[in-house]
Amino acid sequence: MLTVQTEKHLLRDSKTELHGGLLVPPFECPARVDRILARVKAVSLGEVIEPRDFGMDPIRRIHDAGFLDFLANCWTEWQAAGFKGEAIPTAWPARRMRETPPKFIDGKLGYYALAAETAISNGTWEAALASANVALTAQAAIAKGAGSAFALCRPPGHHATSDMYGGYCFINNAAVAAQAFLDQGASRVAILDVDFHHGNGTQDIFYGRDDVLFLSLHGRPEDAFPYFLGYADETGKSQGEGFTANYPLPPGTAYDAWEDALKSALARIDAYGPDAVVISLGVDTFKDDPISFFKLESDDYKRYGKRIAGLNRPTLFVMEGGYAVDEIGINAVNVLTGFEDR
Ligand code: Q9C
Ligand code: ZN
Repeated sequence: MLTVQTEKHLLRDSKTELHGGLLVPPFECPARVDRILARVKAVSLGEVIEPRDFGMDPIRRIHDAGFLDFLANCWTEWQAAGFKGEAIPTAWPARRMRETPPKFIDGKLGYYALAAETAISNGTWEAALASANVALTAQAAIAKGAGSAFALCRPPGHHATSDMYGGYCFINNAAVAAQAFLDQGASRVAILDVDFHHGNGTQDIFYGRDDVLFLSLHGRPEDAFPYFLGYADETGKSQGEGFTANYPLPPGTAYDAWEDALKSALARIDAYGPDAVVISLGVDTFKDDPISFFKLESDDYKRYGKRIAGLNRPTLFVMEGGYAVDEIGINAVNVLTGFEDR
């Protein structure tokens, strides 16, 4: 399987994450990609190529222009305001307040953020753009006939909505890639999100549409980030009714129960008959993940990779989360070798 990757992910090098009332080194760190890439090479997964630059058009198909402007200029404006640390929001348009974008960067941060853990710093925008190009390059390989490809994206994307960042995500790489398939002639795309966290951004982007089937297996919102979306009764709206499926699961969920949900999701995808499948691949379902509560073991990733292959559809794997850095390479690549049945 082809892997797409770039060193530009190193430009996403924020030093702080607001966690437990402290500013700690971010869980979403550069070493994650180093470990996955090392494993891709160790198992000889296949060729590793650099992304091409697709420009802003495919990103504008998903994201709001004001939001993209904000991301591009945030760090400059934050510095110009004289703030000493990284850019973190402190105030939001909460219930019954006005949803008008402020002019001052401190206010704009709250307007465009869905959470406060994700600090913006020098290079964040450039890395986010490079990550989207990684997804688009892998998508292009599949459009040209490859049966599968691995977009080793960093930063991740599935929490980003058309106009909000957060949960370590800025541009929704999986959504941009799915839209690219459609714009190139596909009729239907399925996005299966197996990251521990609900793919709120992807769900929101496609909620009213029937040309993208979105399915997510995740820690139930009562107990897990992003807390305010991902319930089982969210099934889509208007034309999109019936084209979203959520499988919220409780703390302690191990592989057997997780696989039951996966089987239901795969059956839904099979019935939909998509031209392409996008997997939002997070391996924060691992038993030793520091911020999650599922109990998958390293061999389980192979097992479910093989099940995904059973769909027998062109499949684009887009890297999302996974914070047990020592095992992230084995776990992520196990999905891919399991898919290849080796
Ligand atoms: N401070 C992805 O897996 N909550 N994002 C952090 C620890 C946010 C995860 C809790 C988790 C975001 C792509
Ligand atoms: Zn996650």
